[in-house]
Amino acid sequence: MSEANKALDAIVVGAGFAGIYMLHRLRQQGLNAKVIEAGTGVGGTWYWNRYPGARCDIPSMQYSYQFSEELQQEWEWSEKYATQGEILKYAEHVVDRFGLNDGIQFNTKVASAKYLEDREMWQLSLSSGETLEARFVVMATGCLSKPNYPNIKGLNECSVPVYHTGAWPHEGVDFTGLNVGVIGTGSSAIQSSPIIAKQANSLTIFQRTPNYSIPAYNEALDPDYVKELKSRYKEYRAENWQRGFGADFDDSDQSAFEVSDDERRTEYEKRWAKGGLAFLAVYNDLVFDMKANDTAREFFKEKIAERVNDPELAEKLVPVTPIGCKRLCVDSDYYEIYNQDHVKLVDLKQTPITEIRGDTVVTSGGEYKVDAIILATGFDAMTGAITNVDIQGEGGKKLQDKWAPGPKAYLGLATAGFPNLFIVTGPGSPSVLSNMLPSIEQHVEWISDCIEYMNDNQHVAIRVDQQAEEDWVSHVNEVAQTSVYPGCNSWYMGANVEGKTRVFMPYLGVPPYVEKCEQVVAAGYEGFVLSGNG
Ligand code: FAD
Ligand code: N01
Repeated sequence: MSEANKALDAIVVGAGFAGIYMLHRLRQQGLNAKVIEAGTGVGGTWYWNRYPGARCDIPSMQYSYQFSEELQQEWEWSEKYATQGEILKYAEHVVDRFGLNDGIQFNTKVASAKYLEDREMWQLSLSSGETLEARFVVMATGCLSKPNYPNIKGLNECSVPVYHTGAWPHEGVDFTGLNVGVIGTGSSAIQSSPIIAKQANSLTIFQRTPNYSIPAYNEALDPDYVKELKSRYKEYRAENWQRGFGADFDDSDQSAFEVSDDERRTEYEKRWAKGGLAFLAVYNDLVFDMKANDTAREFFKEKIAERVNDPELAEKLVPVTPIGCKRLCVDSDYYEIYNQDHVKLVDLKQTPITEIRGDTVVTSGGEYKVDAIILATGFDAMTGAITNVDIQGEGGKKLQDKWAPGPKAYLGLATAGFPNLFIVTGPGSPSVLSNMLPSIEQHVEWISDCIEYMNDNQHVAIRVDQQAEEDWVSHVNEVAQTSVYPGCNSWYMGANVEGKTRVFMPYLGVPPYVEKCEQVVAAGYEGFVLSGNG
């Protein structure tokens, strides 16, 4: 081990938005921190997901950092929903602007992390063969970063190229004239299919479960709008942080049943015409009351029927699950592609895939010869990238074993038995049920403040109290049970990954969560045990 590495205060795993900002904060505190990143560049999600049509679904003016007023004033987004390429440039700009590049080791995976109890240090093994030691470890490994590869017979041996949307080739893929098969109908498929349909000779979409999607109505940003918003950017951000999803969804404080059927219908039309995720906040009970949800479901059903010419096909595209219990998709002309002769839908509920044989996707109802397969099959969400690292805590206990029956983490920030190990947007925090950039900032700031507090007070280690963790996990589940979220086989529940325990993982509600985090600190890190001189 080199001299420089011996003295590390903290190792941050991952150089997405979370890891980048974590490094900046730790350096501001004068700490010796290092980021280890598997990719060859920064940006995380926006580095890996280079499929055609990849964009954010929270408007860029909100899906961006706010920790630096100068940064948020000087950066100019070109579109309402920025492209993957523009968001990646932004991440790279932030790294350059704050001089962070020399703190990141690229092309290196953290394979394992072991807590050395006698020295109260973490020892990490890297794919490069190096071993690093640090007092703190921050898992900034991302909620949606470990691609989920389906277990389909013959997939690994098939004779055509296979691309996962979450690990897309950097050089891009030209589908011109090809017969393309897309497996999956989540956001990644819904964003990419309309663009691929323009190039391909034929596009066959294999749908296991239909999803709700609302138009994005993406557009170039109006400079006057940007100027006006930037004149009150700080206040605007602060207001949004008080809202349920931590984003400006024009949240209503009315129930769907406080208005007449006609008024509700008018309001749905208005929200539809605006497009985007804000539809979910149209009434305050839409994601809490099944009856309210049903009114929106009926509306979506009609909208799908308006967009798809063939009524039988439209019927297959209508979900039976509550709106919102899987992440609402935001599209640009998704349903319309089914009106083109060369685009086909294969309903896997009726005719499941049995195997991929050479260049043919075989279902129980037919065979589909393709030149390329796109796996838009999502991620082992929230826990996958964390348990992918062999993490061994106190008493030799492995995190993989601890979390096998479902992840347990206090506030989604840390987990009992693993001292001085923090998680950014871990299970039990709003994370994926919020605008993730501000949620990442809130976690990074909480963690760096905690480390600063420990250093100021000569604390050596911070441990999660087991009971506090149990109570928090129960609370996360109780809140979830009041909503429609646990009502379908979503990745929020871990249901998309074979063998993964089904537990609702994120916390619903930004404001109460932030309040709880602040209370914990005000009460001297309640629910944690600080050891050392203190
Ligand atoms: P990531 O960006 O996932 O970065 C984690 C990094 O950790 C990766 O670079 C990975 O290579 C690295 N890593 C993981 N394990 C290891 C290891 N063992 N060793 C070394 N490195 C490792 N959220 C929103 O709020 N709004 C949106 O509009 C939005 N759009 C999205 C679009 C797509 C296509 C996807 C997939 C997600 C989207 N999200 C969105 C969620 C998005 O993941 C977060 O907003 C955010 O980018 C996450 O940042 P992060 O740094 O926490 O994680
Ligand atoms: O993944 P998903 P995604 N055989 O899990 C299907 C963010 N994001 O990459 O529902 C056949 O949503 C699976 O079917 P089912 C956003 O948070 C945002 O699209 O499990 N099909 C499903 O249809 C999003 O929610 C944007 O039955 C299989 C699909 O694959 C999250 O990332 C864009 C299968 C996977 O959908 C994940 O989105 C992209 C199998 N064996 C991503 N296994 C924006 O718009 C899985 N499927 C900002």
